[in-house]
Amino acid sequence: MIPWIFSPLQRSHAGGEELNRGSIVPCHECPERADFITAALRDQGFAEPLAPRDHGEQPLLACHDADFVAFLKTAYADWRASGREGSALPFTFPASGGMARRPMTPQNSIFARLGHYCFDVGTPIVGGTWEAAYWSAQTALTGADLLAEGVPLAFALCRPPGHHAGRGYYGGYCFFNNAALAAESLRQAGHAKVAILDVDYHHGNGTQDIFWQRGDVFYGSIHAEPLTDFPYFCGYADETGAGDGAGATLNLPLPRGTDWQGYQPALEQMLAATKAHGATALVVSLGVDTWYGDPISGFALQTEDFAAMGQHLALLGLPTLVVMEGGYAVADVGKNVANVLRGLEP
Ligand code: OKP
Ligand code: ZN
Repeated sequence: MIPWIFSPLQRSHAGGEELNRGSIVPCHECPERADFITAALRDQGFAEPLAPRDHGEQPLLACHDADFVAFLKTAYADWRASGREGSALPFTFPASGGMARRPMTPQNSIFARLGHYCFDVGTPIVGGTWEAAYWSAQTALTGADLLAEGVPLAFALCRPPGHHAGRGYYGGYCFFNNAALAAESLRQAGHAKVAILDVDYHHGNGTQDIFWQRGDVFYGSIHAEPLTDFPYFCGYADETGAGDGAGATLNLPLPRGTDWQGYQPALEQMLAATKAHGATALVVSLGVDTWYGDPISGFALQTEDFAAMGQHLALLGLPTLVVMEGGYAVADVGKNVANVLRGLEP
């Protein structure tokens, strides 16, 4: 029996609309994603989810800046106080070509602060965002607790997802970096080296940034070419980490249209690199937006390929926490998630 964690409070973030590739569309990252995953796990004979334990805000500061956490906590109230309704979205950003990025003060417009802390226009903040993001993070932290207590395999149904969130920024539907928080918790529980393997369709720029200069946490990712896909600015193969983290980041970008035949060799390469790193615990950033029917993605994995993916990951023989990331074919994500978990089971 694979224990898994989820709180209904994680449904509280329901964002309305996002700007995606030039069009305003209903948010893809909706609470119903979690409902369908829950239903699929029930169908597959999984037990009911465990409630996340409340670790408070302190562990969030292991991976995020205090001013960023404070901003997210009051962002929606600040938005309302500025006289607006609906969802809070930035529309102006400091360009990399020289607009100064000054520290924000309470005097700065809410639009300045949104543009300072967010990197895209697809991640609305609403009244329930803090609550959902907070409990999504607690769900990941509780999953790490279970591993530390000797559970070999657990699933954290994190929603909203996390791998695009960095120390001081959010975006890409992500607020807190759930997988990074879990990895950091496992480090503190005594694992000298931890690996995060990210199989979401999109590059986990936030996770990469957080561990860029650290050799103790390996970050490996298989994702769509940044030349064609979000987050566009990173995830290239030549990004391999720096300082103590030199060589502890592995990016394996693949072209649109990649199916299991193209995916499997990359997965094997990532597993070999993980072994060489010497991690004793594994966090999987699981996006099932690599499925052929995903509405915003371009890989071609089939439902049965996800079981094979799980079986491959199991070959590492490490205590494993699976953390939910993306997957937007809402009614179909659950079966793919269940297949990965079943494949991972010994
Ligand atoms: C989050 B996760 C281009 C814009 C898409 C952001 C996608 C975020 C994906 N299609 N908006 O990695 O699944
Ligand atoms: Zn994704």
